[in-house]
Amino acid sequence: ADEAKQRSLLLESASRFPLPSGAKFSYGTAGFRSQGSMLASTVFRAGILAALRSLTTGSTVGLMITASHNPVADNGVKIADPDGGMMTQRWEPFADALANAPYPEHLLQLVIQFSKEENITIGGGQSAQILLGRDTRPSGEALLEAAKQGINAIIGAVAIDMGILTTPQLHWMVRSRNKGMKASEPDYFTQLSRSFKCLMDLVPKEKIKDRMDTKLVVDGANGVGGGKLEELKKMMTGLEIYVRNSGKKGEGILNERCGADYVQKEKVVPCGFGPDDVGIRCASFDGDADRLVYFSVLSQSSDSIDLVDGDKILALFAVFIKEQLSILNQKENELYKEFPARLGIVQTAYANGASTDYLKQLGLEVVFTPTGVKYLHKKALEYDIGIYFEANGHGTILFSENFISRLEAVNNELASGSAGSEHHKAALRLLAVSQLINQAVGDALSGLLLVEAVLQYMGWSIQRWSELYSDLPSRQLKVKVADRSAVVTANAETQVVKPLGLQEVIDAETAKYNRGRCFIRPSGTEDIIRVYAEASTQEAADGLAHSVAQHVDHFLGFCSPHQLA
Ligand code: G16
Repeated sequence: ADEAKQRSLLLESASRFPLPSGAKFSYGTAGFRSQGSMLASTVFRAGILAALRSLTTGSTVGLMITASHNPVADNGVKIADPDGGMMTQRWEPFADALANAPYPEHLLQLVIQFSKEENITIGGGQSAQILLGRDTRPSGEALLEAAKQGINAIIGAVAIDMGILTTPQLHWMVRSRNKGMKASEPDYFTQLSRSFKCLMDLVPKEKIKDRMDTKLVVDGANGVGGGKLEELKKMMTGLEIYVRNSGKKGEGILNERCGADYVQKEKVVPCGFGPDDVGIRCASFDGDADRLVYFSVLSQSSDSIDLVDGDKILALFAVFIKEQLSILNQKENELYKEFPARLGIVQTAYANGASTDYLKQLGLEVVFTPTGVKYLHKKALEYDIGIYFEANGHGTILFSENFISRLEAVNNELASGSAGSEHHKAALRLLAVSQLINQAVGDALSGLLLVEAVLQYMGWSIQRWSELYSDLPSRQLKVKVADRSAVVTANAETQVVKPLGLQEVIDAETAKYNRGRCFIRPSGTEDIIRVYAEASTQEAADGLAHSVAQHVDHFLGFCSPHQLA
């Protein structure tokens, strides 16, 4: 009877969310993305997907409605797995099939078949729990309703609406809840503010005298992050934070001429900032606050900035973590015991070549993955401490459970024998970092607090930080093509495998430039091909990017001979 009830429930509710004609959805770099008005059926189906994911894991999962850095009319949906990370890639083909099922009957068949394959029992008394979050996009409210209906179409599944959140907050809540820890928004703010205070209290006394400016101005991209930072700010001391582009009425449009994506790609002053900000430490979030970059306004007469991107945030964190590990391993420490730790750095092909050189010079192990947090995160989990960042500002630091237990053991031992020693403080700092920085996903709010604490520890201004190394000039372009899936890449997206012949052309162009490097890849969040180029001068990087973009257009553009053939 339950089976019959389940079938009719799915058929009946699916009929309320017909697939828009001609649409094709794919679970890309970070879930499904499209125009908000096109997404009701996709989000409804993502609700079903999340319910099945929760049923099969026996844990809470998350469903986030956001299109992050994309324009305000866009929206999207992604699923967070029980550990708070991105949904397992093994389920992506099913997600795609479900999203594109033409009629309710197809959808039902897919659910039945997949449940069989995965041994998922629906309606057998098992329960499923899905936390829902959305950003501030106007289409979010209706889409949230579609997600609820998708969840309610699976017997035993319950949706819990967590309201308007940053993407990383939702991921954090899923992870915390499954670990049996406190998982509300106030708990999130408390954990961040406490661990930040702990790090600030551990700033060496001698460094406090040359403490840099505590003033920080943050561009909230007119998204969800600015308001959340305002709330968090109330629980903190030690920083003077001003939020602009906070999304309040009249302040501007989400991600338009502001936000981390704009600042990082265009390398110009975002709206709301200007001549009065010259030299001041500024930071930018993206629309759902999972990306963070810093910048300083260079002059009163132009809109140029000194960009401190995800690569430099990574470098700052790497220097700090490495220093704490070496303090822990100093032979002269009381209670000295060797404290081996595998520290790994994960980057993508977008990482500025100068950043990779710098990290390698520090003696660090650097590995590369394709673009997308889901790939970087997985790789970083292989280390005791894995630091991953994309140049666009998306990243975090992961601590293995084994490493945390070892740190706690050292901490307990030192707390009795040599409390207050340098050795002990280093252990405490690492523990505080593991509490502060989001262990589920890249998080602009927690990343910002860690940057600020580390700058205070180092006594560095943003200028000093930026001088860690000089970025090689780079340029990113977008090319509209007839079918972006025609581009297939390999070797962490550094080589084009298809269409045949294109890589040879890119190689030939690149060889013309000193320190030239260039790659192309299909975006997983926009309907375009991305071109990245770097070289020894800006003019050269621009030249390389433009000539490769022309080749891409020639191979794949709407009127290309290849398309016409
Ligand atoms: C998402 C992913 C990021 C990725 C970015 C751009 O960011 O989470 O890992 O770098 O898309 O992806 P693509 O170049 O494939 O369009 P966000 O901030 O939009 O969620």
